[in-house]
Amino acid sequence: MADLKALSEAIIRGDQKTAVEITKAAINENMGPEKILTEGLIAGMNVIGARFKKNEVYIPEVLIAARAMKMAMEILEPKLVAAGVKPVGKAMIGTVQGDLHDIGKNLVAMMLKGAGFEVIDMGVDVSPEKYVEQAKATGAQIIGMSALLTTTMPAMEKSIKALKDAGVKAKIMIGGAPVTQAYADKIGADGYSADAASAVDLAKSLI
Ligand code: B1M
Repeated sequence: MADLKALSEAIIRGDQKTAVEITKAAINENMGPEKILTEGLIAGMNVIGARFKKNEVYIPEVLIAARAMKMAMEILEPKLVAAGVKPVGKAMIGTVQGDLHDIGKNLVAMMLKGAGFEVIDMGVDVSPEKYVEQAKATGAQIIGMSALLTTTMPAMEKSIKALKDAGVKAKIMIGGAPVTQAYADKIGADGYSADAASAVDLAKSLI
């Protein structure tokens, strides 16, 4: 029988080949896709998230684990859709207008996916208008904004104002190296997190 503990360990090690093999084997054995997702893939990413938070692993390990998860998810996703498994929640995330840094934003997106969220990645240089348009089009419950430059932090405030003016009710979370909780409070964001693992906890607490 496909071993889901070995699957989560493969995700933790970032071992793509094994992760894909066990996922395929589990599907062939008609194991429920939700079980494969939660007890195998998400369980592994949760361990990575916790270790990242404690500085026991660093960005490269997280990226490698996320890549293994992505490969396994490509195989599992059609089964999840067919089984009607609902994501934990829907989140959209982008780097704000004028800012092209996307490594941290991508990490947050990967960790959210790893935690079972459906994630719409809006890319970089996202204008306030684009946030509003996408929020309305997708009905996301969480809107994530990332900024790495002190000069682009005000674009967060503008985007939040535009979303509120447009009547968007989604919860807004922000992050990025120069961003702080005090800044989040000042501009009316619903939450701030300092790293990708805490971003997952925050997103879960907001919905
Ligand atoms: Co840029 N850059 N850069 N850069 N760059 C910084 C940010 C800088 C601090 C370097 C420095 O001067 N010491 C500085 C900003 C100074 C400031 O504003 N205070 C800077 C500058 C000035 C610039 C340019 C203006 C340089 C120039 O052209 N003169 C230019 C701006 C371009 C633009 O955006 N318009 C520029 C360009 C670039 C590159 C294109 C070369 C490249 C980006 C490549 C890319 O992202 N694809 C780059 C890089 C790589 C950096 C550094 C070296 C690394 C940033 C990074 O990826 N960190 C950076 C210096 C540094 O930080 N040491 C620097 C790793 C990443 C995982 O961390 O993004 O903080 P981070 O994400 C974390 C958390 O912050 C959090 O979770 C992540 C994981 O734990 N987080 C969130 C992030 N987003 C979140 C969202 C959330 C929650 C948590 O909720 C939604």
